[in-house]
Amino acid sequence: MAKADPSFETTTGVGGETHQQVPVNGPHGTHGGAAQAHLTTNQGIRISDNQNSLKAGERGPTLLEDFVLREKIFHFDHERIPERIVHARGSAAHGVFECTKAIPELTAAGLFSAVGKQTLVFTRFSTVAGGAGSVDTPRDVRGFAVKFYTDEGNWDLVGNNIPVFFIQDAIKFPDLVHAVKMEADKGYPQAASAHDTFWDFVSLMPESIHMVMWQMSDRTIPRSLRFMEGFGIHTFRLVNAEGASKLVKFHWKPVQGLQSTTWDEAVKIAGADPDYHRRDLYEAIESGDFPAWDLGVQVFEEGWALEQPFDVLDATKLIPEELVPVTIIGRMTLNRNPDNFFAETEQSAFCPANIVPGIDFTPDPLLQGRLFSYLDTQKSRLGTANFHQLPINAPKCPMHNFQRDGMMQMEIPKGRANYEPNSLNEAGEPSGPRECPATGFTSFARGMMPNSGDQHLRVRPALFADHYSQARLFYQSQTPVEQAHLASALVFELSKVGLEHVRHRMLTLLGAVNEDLARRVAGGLAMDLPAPAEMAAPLVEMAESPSLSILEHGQPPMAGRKVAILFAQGSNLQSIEKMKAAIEGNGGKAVLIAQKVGGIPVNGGLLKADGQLAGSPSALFDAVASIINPDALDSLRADHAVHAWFADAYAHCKTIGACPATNRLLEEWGIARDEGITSLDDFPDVAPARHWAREAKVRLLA
Ligand code: HDE
Repeated sequence: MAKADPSFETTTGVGGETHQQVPVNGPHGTHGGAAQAHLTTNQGIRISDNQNSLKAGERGPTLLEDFVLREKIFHFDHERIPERIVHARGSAAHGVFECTKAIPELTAAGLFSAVGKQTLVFTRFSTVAGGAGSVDTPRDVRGFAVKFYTDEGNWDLVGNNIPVFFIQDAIKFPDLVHAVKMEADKGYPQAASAHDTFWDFVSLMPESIHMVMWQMSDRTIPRSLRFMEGFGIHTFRLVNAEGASKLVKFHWKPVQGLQSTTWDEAVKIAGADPDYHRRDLYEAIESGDFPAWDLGVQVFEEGWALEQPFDVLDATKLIPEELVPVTIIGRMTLNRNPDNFFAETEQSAFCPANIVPGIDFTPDPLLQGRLFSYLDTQKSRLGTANFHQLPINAPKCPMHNFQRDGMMQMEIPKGRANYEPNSLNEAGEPSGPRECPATGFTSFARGMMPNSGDQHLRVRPALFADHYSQARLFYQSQTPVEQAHLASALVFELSKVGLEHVRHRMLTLLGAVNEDLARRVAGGLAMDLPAPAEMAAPLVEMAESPSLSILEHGQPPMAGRKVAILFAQGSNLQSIEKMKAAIEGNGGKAVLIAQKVGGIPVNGGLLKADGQLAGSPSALFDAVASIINPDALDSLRADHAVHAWFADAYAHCKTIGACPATNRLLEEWGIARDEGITSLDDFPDVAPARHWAREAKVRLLA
């Protein structure tokens, strides 16, 4: 009997009279195909009635005998699996990585061996602190995990959108995660670091101060997953075919540009569209606007590393791009949404220990802990050591070994050879796969670096002791606008901390980073500025690094951005169409917004909106244009959502394209004209820019 085809569903309503089935995936779905498949149980038994359970009489109790009901409910009861302990909320896509610069002199890894070489990938972005159902836009670090299905096995580059981390040694990770997650007694706050336990922990861990600078910067409130960088964080090794090795850090650079929101915007987006980032990624890919990232490497010699004032094995440190430039070696394009969220995104299991010949680890004590953790967590989350057999995790190259059995074994190995060496074939020779000394993975022979292996010690290297120099470098490399955001984020978060001694201790750490920053935060909290914390190592002044700033990367382009066009009864259809064409001509997406969606009489016809104004606040768009007729003003004036729409667009420093009637509204509401409020003609050129000079007028910044 045929197995149930999941691309079919029954059209039956109530009563169970009809059982006709129609395809829901269409012929292009992975399960498309054979029409008229029958609904069956998991054992393949055809189901005659999927509407009514088996009862003892018309009004009698349900019978235990109903195996169809019991199997269906039993399976449903077990649909959820444990969510990831961190990075539970995530969105993913399939894609392809293409090598654009071959580097065989640096690595034997096949995916970097020739220009044009393509490797399939699966990439999952995530927040860290919140549960799987939490919102997309909290202030949080974003995970950036890429699984490369290479010809030589799977390589997982499991990184973040920030190039450094909170802690130096894996043994502190459970403490960090406990501190940032919802508080143990209260069960809140969800997906937020603005609470006592997080700040208590980091204020006692000066090594986290550099990461705290990044976390309080606009990097943790990205406009979209498409507009953020990614970093491998740890120092890895590249090893070439001759066995020579150099050290490397990996970077992902978004081709779409780098862009963030303001905090007020992120908060409003969370309410209006909790799935904002997931939707944005899905819709961009669905519409053929494939997001892409360039993969870059910072390659350096061990000797150079030893001369630096920081240790390259310390994950709280970065190497400024101005010191070691990033060389682009390939491009990843995400071009296909998962067919099924659970089977692919949820069941994907990333492991930094998944590595291919030509790449190797270093003794970074954080990385070393991760090499253990991920394999372990997958067993607990996916329930079986055979999680590698799930389609999303399985390598796409040949895979053979003598590992056997275990829960949920999906393969049926043939023969009796399940050990090695053996001489089980008829000629008395080995049966089954053998090791391959020539092409197999070999750990880099000189993997041990100076002071890394001669004794057993629970210590930190002396060079890990400077926690402040790079935190200072980060703050000082930001533009004044970004410095104000960072200081204000600290004020916001610390204002939610009830323990006054924790706030005080944070101010001492900030004082050690930069006096101006500490003074601004103390002022914002209305607290006295304490003496700076003592430092375990002297500060090292480093040249400013503009690549650490988002705004120094320049104005965002129109491509990939969403622009709203507000219209109302009597609006001029020609002007709307002209505006739409101008936005889309530059690669943007125009979204029509009105007070009602179903079709409004405009000058030129009946026009349907893509979104209802009250449900589509301006926070969801990168810029807004308004094309309205004076006759519609009374209806717009009477709607608070319209006022909030413009007031927020202004306060979020967005470009507002205003027709004369719109200008009247803005004047009435006291929204002052500036270069960011443009005529409809000028709007398409200016739209993606933000007008930061406004901020001081609308927000109390630290
Ligand atoms: Fe993770 N981390 N992590 N982490 N991490 C997990 O693995 C862990 C760290 C990162 O989309 C877990 O499958 C330890 C740094 C990402 O599925 C777990 C330590 C970085 C993802 C785990 C770290 C990351 C995870 C939870 C300190 C940036 C999501 C569920 C030694 C380089 C991957 C899971 C996805 C997920 C452990 C530190 C990134 C528990 C012990 C540093 C992007 O294994």
